[in-house]
Amino acid sequence: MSTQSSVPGAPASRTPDLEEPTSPHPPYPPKPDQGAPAARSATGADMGHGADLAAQQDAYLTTAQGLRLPDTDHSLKAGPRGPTLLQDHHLREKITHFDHERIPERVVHARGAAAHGVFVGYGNASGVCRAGFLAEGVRTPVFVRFSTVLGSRGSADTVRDTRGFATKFYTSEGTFDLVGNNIPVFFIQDGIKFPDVVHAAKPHPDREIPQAQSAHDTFWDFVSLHTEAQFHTLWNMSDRGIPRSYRMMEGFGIHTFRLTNADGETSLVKFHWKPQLGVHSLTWEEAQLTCGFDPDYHRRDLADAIEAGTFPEWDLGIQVFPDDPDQTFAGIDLLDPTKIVPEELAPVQPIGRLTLDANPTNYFAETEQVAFHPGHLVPGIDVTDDPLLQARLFSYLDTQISRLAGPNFAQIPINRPHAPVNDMARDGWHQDGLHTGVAPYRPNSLDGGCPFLADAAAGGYAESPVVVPESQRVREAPDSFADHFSQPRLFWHSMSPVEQTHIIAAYTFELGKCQEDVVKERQLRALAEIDGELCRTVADGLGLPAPQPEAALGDVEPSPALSQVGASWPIDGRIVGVLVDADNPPAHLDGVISALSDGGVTPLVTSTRGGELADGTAIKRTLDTVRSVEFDAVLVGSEISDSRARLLLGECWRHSKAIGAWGEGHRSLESAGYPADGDGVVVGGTDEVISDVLDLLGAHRVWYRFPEG
Ligand code: HDE
Repeated sequence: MSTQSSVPGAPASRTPDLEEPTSPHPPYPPKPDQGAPAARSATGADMGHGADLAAQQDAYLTTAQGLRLPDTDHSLKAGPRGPTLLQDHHLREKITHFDHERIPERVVHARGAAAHGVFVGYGNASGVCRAGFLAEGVRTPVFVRFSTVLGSRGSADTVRDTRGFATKFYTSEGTFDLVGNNIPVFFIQDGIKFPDVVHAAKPHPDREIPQAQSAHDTFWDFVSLHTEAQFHTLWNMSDRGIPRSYRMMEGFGIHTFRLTNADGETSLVKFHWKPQLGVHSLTWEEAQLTCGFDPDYHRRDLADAIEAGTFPEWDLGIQVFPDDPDQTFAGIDLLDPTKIVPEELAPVQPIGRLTLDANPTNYFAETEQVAFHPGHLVPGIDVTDDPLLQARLFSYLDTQISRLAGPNFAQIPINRPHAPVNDMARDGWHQDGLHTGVAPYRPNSLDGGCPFLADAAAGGYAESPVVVPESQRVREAPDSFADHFSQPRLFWHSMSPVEQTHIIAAYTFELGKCQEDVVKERQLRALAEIDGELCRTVADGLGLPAPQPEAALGDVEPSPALSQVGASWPIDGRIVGVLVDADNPPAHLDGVISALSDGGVTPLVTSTRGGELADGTAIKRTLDTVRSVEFDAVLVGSEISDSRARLLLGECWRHSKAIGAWGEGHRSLESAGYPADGDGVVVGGTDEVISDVLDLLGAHRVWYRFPEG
């Protein structure tokens, strides 16, 4: 048994033998990059042993009762050609379990990928928050699940959609879940409308199409009628709707939360995750191609990066606002989840670092069964009266009961708190606790009065004593919720010209996919309230007249922090294709590969055929399997002038990726029609080419190669 090489993505922790192995040995251990839920009991106690005790144990095949089996390929039959006997327990047990392997997928956010990690507090939040896990140097285990919203569990990763960014902090004071998205605003201001927006965005109920898409009539019918959705829709139509990687996304708690410090003083905050790698996106064509070429692109990217040791990192940041009775800041209603507070008005202050350093060992046990809830809070963190958040506080508990079959889902290993649990809840499906005593009620004397109530000194959670204004029961929103267009306008004017072009293309595509002209016309009316040029250009693309706004549009102050263009970021874990002729490899290839690895990026040697080069270098991709979507940049070292190379280089050019050539590589570019002095093309010696290409990669793309209109 040799140890598997360090190529990310190898399926097992050992290189397999060609022949079926027959000598019994214990199950293989997990791969080195894989972590597992901590070994906690159902009631939160540290069981002090490795999670591998929950893995399969015996070298021999057994039944669920541990009975060893000599055969699993033949049912027990009345003779070799006779009927199968009902008494075949192994057959019935095997098939029955199989029949029940599926559980209901999440009604939204069904498609996801997750990782284990650690959160370390910087300690500077103590002025506003007394939560223990934010104290300086405190290390808290975390599990983070990223997701798309609309698609089913088997849908593609790179669709245009919002992404979930849900973090479970296993703190010593109880579990805190920050269940956010990669977009800081939401479609609706009141949770009662969630079924409406989700029904509109999900596939049409008659044909159940389209899958994982917003480019269809029911979605645009809803958002054009329900204009409070326009800001979130604009974010989705921007490059934020097609992230390059989960590692390159911001995350937002969206709602305003209320924090309390050790002196009982409260502040209002918005939570932000800031990725160390910057915020980057795919192009629309890349996103579409990837849905076909690699539907698991984001899952793979996350898992491979962790396996390769380039651990994704984020800063947790907060925007802090005074807890004034009107709960507004700079005229922005903090209880309205369709509004942002621009960072220029309230800077994001980093308060801790998240690092994802281990992949799940088992997708179902961990990523599928993890159950988040925005009401999982710890002392120092409280909710506000945002009506969207209020409905969520009901929904997440409720949904787990049908998804995870009963009320004991908190006892599933990935959901077990790392704080002691004594909750007086008993029994129910899949009870894994072995509760002692006779008195799961309070008050009691038979169990000596246990469990006791915890005051603040004993770590007891107390809701902040917010004054609820004198009021009357109504079904209505505050007047401040009625402005649906000033922030979309702010966003539009904060974009660079290239980003604006992408937004126009996205609206034109999505509305172009709608069948009903009235839906398009109604959405154009909403665009007219955001910006005249945006509306006109999209209308031109659709071949429809551009409506006028109802009144002259007000001025807005742009927020440069919203743009993704114009700076340089770390390139750790980026993928650089190295294109060479397998039968005539270029000189200096070794040096190129090591220089790229030293530069923190992953070189993918790509060639005219599979196998190895003459010097033993493994060929990782062939021109028959690869498309430009797999690379962030490409280096060409040989002359290859076949149509596959031309297609690859053409895509790299169109997707504004840095292109470098050394040796005879420039001939491949010429044959594909790209001049050595083209924008973002570097031709020369290996040192110069590698250094320039890595510099270009720092800006994510060769932005100036994109047409701006
Ligand atoms: Fe969710 N949402 N949501 N949501 N949401 C779920 O919970 C819901 C909302 C978010 O990786 C469900 O366990 C309602 C906003 C994420 O497991 C469900 C409303 C934000 C995830 C649910 C919202 C989110 C979910 C589906 C309106 C960003 C994936 C399965 C009141 C701040 C978590 C589940 C994971 C999942 C309900 C709105 C984020 C049905 C009713 C706003 C990241 O309970």
